[in-house]
Amino acid sequence: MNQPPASPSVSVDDFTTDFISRLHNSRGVDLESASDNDLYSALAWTVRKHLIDRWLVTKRVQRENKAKTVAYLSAEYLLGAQLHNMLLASGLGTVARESMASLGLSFDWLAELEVEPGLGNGGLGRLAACFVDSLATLDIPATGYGIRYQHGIFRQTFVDGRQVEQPDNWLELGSPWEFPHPEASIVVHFGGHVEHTTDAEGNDLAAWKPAWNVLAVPYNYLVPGYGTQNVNSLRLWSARATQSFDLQIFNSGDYENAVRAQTYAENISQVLYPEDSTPQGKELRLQQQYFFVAASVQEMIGQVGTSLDELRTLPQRVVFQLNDTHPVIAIPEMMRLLVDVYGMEWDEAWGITRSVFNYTCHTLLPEALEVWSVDLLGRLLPRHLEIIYRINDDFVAEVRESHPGNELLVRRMSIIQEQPFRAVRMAHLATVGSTKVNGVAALHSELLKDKVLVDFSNLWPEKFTNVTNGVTPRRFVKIANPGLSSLIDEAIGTDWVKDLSQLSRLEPFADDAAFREQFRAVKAANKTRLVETLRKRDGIELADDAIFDVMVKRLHEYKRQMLKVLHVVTLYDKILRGELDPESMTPRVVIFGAKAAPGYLMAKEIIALINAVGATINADPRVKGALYVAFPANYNVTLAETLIPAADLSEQISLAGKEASGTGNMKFALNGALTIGTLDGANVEIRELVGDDNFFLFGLTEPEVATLQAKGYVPSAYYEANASLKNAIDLIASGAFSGGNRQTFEGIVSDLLWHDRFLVLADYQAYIEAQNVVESAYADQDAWAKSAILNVARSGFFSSDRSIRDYLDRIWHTPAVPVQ
Ligand code: 26M
Repeated sequence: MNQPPASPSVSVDDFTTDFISRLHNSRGVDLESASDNDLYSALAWTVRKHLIDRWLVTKRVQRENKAKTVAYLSAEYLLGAQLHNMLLASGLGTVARESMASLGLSFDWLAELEVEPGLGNGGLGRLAACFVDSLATLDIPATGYGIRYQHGIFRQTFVDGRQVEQPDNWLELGSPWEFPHPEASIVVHFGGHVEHTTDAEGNDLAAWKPAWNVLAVPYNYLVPGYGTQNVNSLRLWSARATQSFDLQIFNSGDYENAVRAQTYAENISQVLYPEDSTPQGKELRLQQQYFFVAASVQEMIGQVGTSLDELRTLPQRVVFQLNDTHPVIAIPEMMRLLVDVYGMEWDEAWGITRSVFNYTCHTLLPEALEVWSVDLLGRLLPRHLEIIYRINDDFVAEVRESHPGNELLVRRMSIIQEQPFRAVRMAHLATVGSTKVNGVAALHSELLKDKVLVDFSNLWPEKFTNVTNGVTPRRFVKIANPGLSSLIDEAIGTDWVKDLSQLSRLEPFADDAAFREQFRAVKAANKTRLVETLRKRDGIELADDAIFDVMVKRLHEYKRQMLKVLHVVTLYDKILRGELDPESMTPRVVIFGAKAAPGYLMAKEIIALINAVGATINADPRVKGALYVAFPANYNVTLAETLIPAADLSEQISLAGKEASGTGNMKFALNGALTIGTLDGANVEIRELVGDDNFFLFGLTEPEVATLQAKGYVPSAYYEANASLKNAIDLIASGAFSGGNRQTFEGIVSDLLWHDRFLVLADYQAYIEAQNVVESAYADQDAWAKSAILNVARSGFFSSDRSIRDYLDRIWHTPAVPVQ
């Protein structure tokens, strides 16, 4: 089976002995007195022990080779549970299972005790987690840098169908997967002012006199590659008060304020901001960004050396990838270190800086583009603001030289915006300060070049490139879908886990009736597994003989959960009117999973509506099991791992031109769900690869959206012209889902009719028709299975290993360093 070739030979008895001695020596308990957490921790420690030798060797080899390193800078890593991944990498899965069984313990039960590190919001954070996995698997020297948030993404609960957030206390019981290194802490400065002097040659010398500082304490996490000895590191920084920070106050006798000061410093890594668009310009958020970036850049520079000769080798030693604009303050920070701290000339420093940074953009929504007010930046990072101004002066001069007299262009491109308030445009700073700028799917990269950053791509066409996102096949197929994995292993061998393009060899099996039968059995078993999970986890009772129609992702208007709701309400309305016979329908279970940013009121209303519609439909005997709505709370990576393999239909229905890529769409296709989707993000590439017969396309294209909006979109006209749309909206407005209260969902209804920013009503009819096609297609189970198999066989492109190879070829040019 699928053991990585390098798995150590550990016997069940050795493992058990280790486990027991862990219980004794690290937890101070015996098997009889051990708590759940004792058992889980001892198991984790016993597993991780077998990866540490590889980790140490990797670090030594990379250090001795002076290997060029990828430094991935990301404010988020949505890691998901660690135990299964560590077992897969160490090849100890079977041993651990048998060992626990020999002690009368259930391995699965222990594994479920793990609280997943949810240090990210959604797509961007999960992408970072997939990328560090692939970098390790490809033997690329790489470190992921980020923040060890004390509290990750909130735990979502529903009270009367409305989202209520609970703090995520993932560290409450300690994490057996982290290695703290307080001795390697780094000081990060904030505030104060800048003093300028002139040296003998008349050069300006800047000295930043910060007002306060904090310690960045590194916590290292293992990032084992699959089927390799290579183990990379994820380094997450935690904020601590420095000695001087509180001692000064303490010595003055002010105990209370000394403790308060500590709290202030440690606030920085307390909590992940749960917004995944529409940045709010909060001071603490900027503190977080500078905090982790300053520590990471300082540490990287420390590894390379701080003499001018060593600093000149930076481009041969490191490449920084900026995961969106969140870490972009690294660019002026690098300039500050090179110029102010190590005495390099500005122009040389700028050349080095631009050659070591690259920027990935993850959005197209204008409101998601980060800006920091000059006011705030100047207060928190006065020297960085000066540096940004100088970078901008030089840049603007360059634009003026190539486009004399075009002040409009200068104003559009400037790193500094003047209106509605003076602020630094982080995407502009990133673009000016980077060698390469990439979008995350083919369509997105085109729109980036032609719309969002069009002036920059005219100036520097060669700067822009695409790297289509991917997902790790280890977590999202091998671990999440063991049934399908075994089936694939039997058909084409086990190499696909490391080389997902091999999935194409499954294609002939789509025509093999016996294989289709087995494939359907796997899907059925995955549905049963999900039904059990939702029963235990949420008390939801689902039938498993229905089409599983799944929409899981953050709640956002542009993603158009509302369109899915209108479909559900339309089906219900037609059943009530007798236009649809529930007995003749294919039973459909619609599953939603979605968190809303706590301050995003419309998103929260939509959550309430989904729950209200679900409660009404699920309780209505007239529906007779033809339609069921499930909305398990707190969708997270762990739930995704059981949900996605059970899906028949993957909902990817964002308005064309708004979803940069999507990565859930890839996970579903790889697990044999068929997609219903628009031509948006990576859906475009999925459809091209799986074939249009195996993809349910609907909706306006991006140019059609632009045209419609330019001529003036009037949503109410669609409502007036379409009876079933009108009926669905009227049903919601009537209070049918709110105990007769017409006010409850008035906000949603009037927004749809009078604003509808994301053209839900314009795409409604096409969506309903596409769903009718789905319904007939699903009736032929054998043909459906064939399409599903072709989805799997043709989705090998969407491995994050391929994404990383693209980054290597197009951007990083970092050689692999195989260990041993
Ligand atoms: C900004 C300011 C304050 C607090 C949080 C943020 C913030 C955090 C995350 C803003 C955006 C964030 O993420 C955006 C995101 O997840 N984008 C998604 O990236 C995926 C990976 O490339 C794509 O697949 C999705 O299409 C894209 O929406």
